[in-house]
Amino acid sequence: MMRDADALALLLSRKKNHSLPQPFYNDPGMFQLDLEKFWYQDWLFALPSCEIPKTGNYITMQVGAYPVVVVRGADSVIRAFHNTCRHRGQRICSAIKGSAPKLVCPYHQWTYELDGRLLYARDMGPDFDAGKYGLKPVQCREAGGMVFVCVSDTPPAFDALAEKLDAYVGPHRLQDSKVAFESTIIEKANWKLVIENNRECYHCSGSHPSLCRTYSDSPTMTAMEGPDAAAPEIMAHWARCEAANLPSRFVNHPAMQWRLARIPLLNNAESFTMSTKPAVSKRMGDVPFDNAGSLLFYHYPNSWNHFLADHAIVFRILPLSPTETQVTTKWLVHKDAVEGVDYDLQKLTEVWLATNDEDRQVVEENQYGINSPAYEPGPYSTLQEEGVIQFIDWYCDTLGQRLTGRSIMAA
Ligand code: 3BY
Ligand code: FES
Ligand code: FE
Repeated sequence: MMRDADALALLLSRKKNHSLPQPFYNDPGMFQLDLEKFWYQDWLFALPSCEIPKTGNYITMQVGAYPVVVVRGADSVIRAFHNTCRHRGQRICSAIKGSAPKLVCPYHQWTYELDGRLLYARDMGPDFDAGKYGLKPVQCREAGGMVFVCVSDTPPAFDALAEKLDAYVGPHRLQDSKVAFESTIIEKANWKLVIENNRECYHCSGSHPSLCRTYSDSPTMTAMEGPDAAAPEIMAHWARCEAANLPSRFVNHPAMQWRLARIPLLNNAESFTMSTKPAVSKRMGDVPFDNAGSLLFYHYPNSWNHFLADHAIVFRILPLSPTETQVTTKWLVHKDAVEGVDYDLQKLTEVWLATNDEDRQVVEENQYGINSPAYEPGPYSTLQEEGVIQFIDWYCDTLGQRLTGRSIMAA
């Protein structure tokens, strides 16, 4: 257990533009606080909606202590529920994904409609009121073909993000795509180290030989300052893409909890492939040319994404313990693209499978070093790690707000 007062003292002790004090990265009490103040309060990316195209298709995910099931109903609406039976609490769906006409609890077969209503409970007597025992809903929203859930009954605002996702991701028509491949790995590192690592490319030249063929490690790609302030090649890319009806300029949440922007790839590369050419011959949605670069979208605390002309890669992280994080990556292609004809799975996935493994190694080593009693917070590069500084400031300001009910900007 970490008392709120202790957490606040630790937060106030942190040095601006420095990595966090050790307990933020490995203390069980701090991890529990992260669950309560972030993971149980914020919208979390769950899955691309195309992954559950038909009635009864579902996926499950574990949000801290909460098992959640996300399922498509007979009315086509995607809903999320607490995956715990209203009889004696059994987890109802245990598979990572599946399909079922009804949600049937495996213990005593209480049977729920796909909209959560309890339909059938054997031998519960004449006074039993099934209407009182529907599955508990989890907040669920879809935008731009991406599904988000929030286990709080009073979720933060979602509409502003939804509007931007529809506009920016909409042209890639995720709804008309399919998951060509997915990978789930466990990185032995605190979830914040996974995000920190993602927010900078200071490490890219040393770690990512295959990604660096197509992805520029210039810090202007990971940290941008506004809709009209960017490097000239990015501004030129925005102008060309926006003229072709692809919204591209930087948009962000006021506190930087999320950001969208379309960036050019290196040397006019068309995809994240070893050849720099498209991995998929059928383009996604309405994207009008191959060299549309990558639409970047991150959303704290659990997602970053790349939307290219020929495919999209969505990333979801979930915290498993103070020093373990599950990272799930899904490669999306046009739903009519045929493996072996329109794309080769190895060419499609090799760069990011390698990149993920390289990132796993660096964050695991980062965790090792931070666990040392000799660790002390070190300075971020304001030239290279502005994105990390933004993430850590968002984290600290949000935690402070949620602990005290007011702003506690660090000095
Ligand atoms: O996937 C990403 O968005 C980040 C950006 C820089 C490092 N990493 C590749
Ligand atoms: Fe689900 Fe008994 S616990 S039917
Ligand atoms: Fe990396």
